[in-house]
Amino acid sequence: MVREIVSIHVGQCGNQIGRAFWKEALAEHASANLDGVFDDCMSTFFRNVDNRTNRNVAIGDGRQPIYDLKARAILIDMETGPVFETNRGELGELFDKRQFVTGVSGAGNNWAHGNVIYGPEYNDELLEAVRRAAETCDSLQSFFLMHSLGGGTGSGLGTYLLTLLEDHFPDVYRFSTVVFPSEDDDVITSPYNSVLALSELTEHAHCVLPVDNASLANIVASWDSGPDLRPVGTGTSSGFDSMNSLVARLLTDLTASMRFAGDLNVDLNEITTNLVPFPRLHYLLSSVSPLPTRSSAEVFDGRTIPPAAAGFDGRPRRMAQMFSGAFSASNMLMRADPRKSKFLACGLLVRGEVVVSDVNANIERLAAELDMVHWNPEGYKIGLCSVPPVGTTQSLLCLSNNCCIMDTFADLRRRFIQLYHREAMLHHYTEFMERGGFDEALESLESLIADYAELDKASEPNDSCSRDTRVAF
Ligand SMILES: Nc1nc2c(ncn2[C@@H]2O[C@H](COP(=O)(O)OP(=O)(O)OP(=O)(O)O)[C@@H](O)[C@H]2O)c(=O)[nH]1
Ligand SMILES: [Mg+2]
Repeated sequence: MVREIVSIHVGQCGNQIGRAFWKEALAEHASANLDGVFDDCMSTFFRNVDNRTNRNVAIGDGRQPIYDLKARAILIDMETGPVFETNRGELGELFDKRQFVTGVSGAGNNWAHGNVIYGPEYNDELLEAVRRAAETCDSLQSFFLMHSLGGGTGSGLGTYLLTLLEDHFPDVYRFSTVVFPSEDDDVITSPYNSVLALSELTEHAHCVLPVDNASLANIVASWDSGPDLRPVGTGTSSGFDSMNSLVARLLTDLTASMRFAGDLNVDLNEITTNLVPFPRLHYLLSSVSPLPTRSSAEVFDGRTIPPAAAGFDGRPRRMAQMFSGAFSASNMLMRADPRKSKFLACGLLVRGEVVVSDVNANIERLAAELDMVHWNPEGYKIGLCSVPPVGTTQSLLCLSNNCCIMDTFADLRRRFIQLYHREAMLHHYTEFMERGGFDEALESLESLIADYAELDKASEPNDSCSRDTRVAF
């Protein structure tokens, strides 16, 4: 049976990542579905609408022609720019305009404005859009939320929506892909917004896939002809396009197994079951290997390139390199080094034609080097999907539930405290919320750090002294 996913893009970042995501999703299905039929595999992300009757076409025997594809998506922003940019752009026809929820003046980089003011104000409109999307699904499996943590709308309204989804669709998984601000982010209030949003994400999401702009920018900067970046947070989306294409790749790899055939399918419910041993510790670090090159990223811009010229620079890399790369800090979409901390679980989602015995041999080789928590020695979840990303022959997405994320959280806590101790900018928030909300969010973050720290040292008492000094509580 088809298990559908409804994607929800919130704020500028969420909508811009959305554009990259839908471009890649379309490119993947176009290259895999040469007959142009609407089958189970397409139905995960898309609806097929017959324009003559304006009704959804049922999948039937999976041989129906594609009439008018519509994304299972909701586009939300409290200013009009990003959503209208999508609507005006090359993907405009893909979206049902009734699924746009927009305001006028944005949330001014203020979580409280997005959450406390816009949340209740747009509650019914949001719920109606979600209900409309859900009604067109046979068996809705998951909501994919995408937004930044640094701004006001994505972090505030995005996490308001998360609780709304939990209340009204408790059985549908909630996956949030969130962009952490970099240290030199130009949004001064981003530490506040991030900590307030994280508290909600910890309580209400099933799975969070964090990425950070510094890591995305580093990967893009390593591409041959140099980065295509603009100063963070200004102007059009173009400077973020390459970075966003990496996030898009994470999401298409994550769902490849649900959409395409393979020897070992991994559904989203298996991700949550296998990779999240404790409900609050649901932050999964991701790395992609081999890293897409600039040429493979150009696929997202709709330019045609011969598959052999992209992804692997024309040469399929050896499996061993691909697996080792997945655990290298330079391949991480979030600044972190899981090799130095304890794994609670690890997902390895392989795409392309591979030999299963090679996969197993590589996992065995790496397992000897990695520090998996002692009570989950077999904590490697493997997926094998035979369809590779467009322009490549093989790829690997590694999802790590690893204690090293506590370092990112500790760093965010430090930046939050720097502002909070001076009460800087606080009045902009207390206009809309109690100050106690700040203390609660900080407490939530501290208990998250403590939980990961505890697990990190639990089974290695001999090393506990060095670990203790790493995180300042
Ligand atoms: N990776 C990535 N980061 C982005 C993008 N657009 C904005 N950001 C980051 O997101 C943060 C700002 O959040 P926005 O998404 O612009 O804010 P918003 O959700 O629209 O909220 P308000 O504008 O305050 O109402 C900063 O950390 C930016 O660097 C994008 O397209 N990609
Ligand atoms: Mg905005």
